[in-house]
Amino acid sequence: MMNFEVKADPELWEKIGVDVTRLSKMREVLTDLYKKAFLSQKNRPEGMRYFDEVISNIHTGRIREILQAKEEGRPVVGTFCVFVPEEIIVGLEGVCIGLCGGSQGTIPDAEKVLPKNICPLVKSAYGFRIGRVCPYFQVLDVLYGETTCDAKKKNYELYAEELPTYVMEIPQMKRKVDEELWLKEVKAFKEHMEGVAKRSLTEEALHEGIKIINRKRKALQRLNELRMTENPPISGKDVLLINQISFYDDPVRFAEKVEALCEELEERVKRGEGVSERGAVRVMIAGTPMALPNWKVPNIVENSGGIIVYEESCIGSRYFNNLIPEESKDLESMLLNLTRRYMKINCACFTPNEERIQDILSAYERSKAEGIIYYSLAFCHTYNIEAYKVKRACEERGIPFLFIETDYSPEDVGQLQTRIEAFLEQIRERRS
Ligand code: BJ8
Repeated sequence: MMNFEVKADPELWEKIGVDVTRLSKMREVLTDLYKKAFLSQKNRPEGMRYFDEVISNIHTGRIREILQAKEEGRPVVGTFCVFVPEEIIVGLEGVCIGLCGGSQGTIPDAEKVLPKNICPLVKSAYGFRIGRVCPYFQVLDVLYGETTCDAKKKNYELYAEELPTYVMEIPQMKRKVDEELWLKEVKAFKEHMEGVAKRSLTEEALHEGIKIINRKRKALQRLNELRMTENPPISGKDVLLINQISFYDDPVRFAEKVEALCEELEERVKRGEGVSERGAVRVMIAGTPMALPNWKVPNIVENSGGIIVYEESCIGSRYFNNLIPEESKDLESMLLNLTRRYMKINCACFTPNEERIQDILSAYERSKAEGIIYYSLAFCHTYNIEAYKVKRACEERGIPFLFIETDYSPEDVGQLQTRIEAFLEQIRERRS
């Protein structure tokens, strides 16, 4: 696999309006980064080969598949948040793509328009769009935004100037009245999506969408259980990668591949075969999502004698926790069940948000982690402020806690390395 490369297809890129010169350079950087971060790991499961191929085809093969889907009349939908109901998109045979940006490379583009002091995830994604370096943006039929944080919310107004954009209003509290609002929003979204897809969402179609996405979430839950075992059979970085890929790949094929990987990992667990040295420090990450290719902190943790055993994040447990019951088959109950499932996502955009703290504490127990790294992207006010309450809850229980606020630039790598190493050392000392 050392001959791995992120493939190029200048002809295809030209056709869809990508800046070919820039994307060619970016894919070289990504190839290099991927080799160093992933292919250098020892004792990787065989089943990771599929996910390597996905990355290799991320700007080519998958784009061709999406163009084929478009030709078949299937809509291509971009999203930025796990609140946008994927079951409805898939029920209407849409292709759903997560567009969050995790690269420093496009931030200067965005900063020509957006302020410097906002979240890098927002800037990176917008930079991909205006710099024309993301093939996915180029093939979208519609972008679905949401009113979670202010940075995203206001940025959608700019996207709307050049792309068909529709924004869902996400409640910021979890009272009965908020659930009612969210149900209305889900129904309005369904109607809008039906217009885009030029078909109506039948009961059978929604039921099928629920089954497909449930299966995908279940596969990720199974993977998560396996990575939490005593001697984890897969690295935290690989699990993060799989979670990142879940936002790009075909959901049926993706679930099959994760299930196949889980079978391999179950065998490893039976044999007691792990990926890291025995005694590696078990770390849980909680906080803001790490979008592709943001592997900065996991790289440092796992190169310093730690292993990540849980991610409380939307590219992690907040995406795959909770399924929609499959017993109901009439439209009203399915939409209500869907609404309730989504209202369980504990994003820091909600207030109050005690449930998230309880979720973190219980995941900490279940994963047998030895410490929590709370990861917040710079200028993400909600996660940054909520860190205080999580820290306090950890201190009350004697849970080692490290707060990190960072962005995508490599400038703080040395400083983060020192802090993370010291944190892992502090945990090792507690053991003895
Ligand atoms: S449900 S976490 S996917 S909003 S990190 S862009 S919040 S300033 S990503 Fe998120 Fe939905 Fe919440 Fe999940 Fe804004 Fe914060 Fe940036 Fe964020």
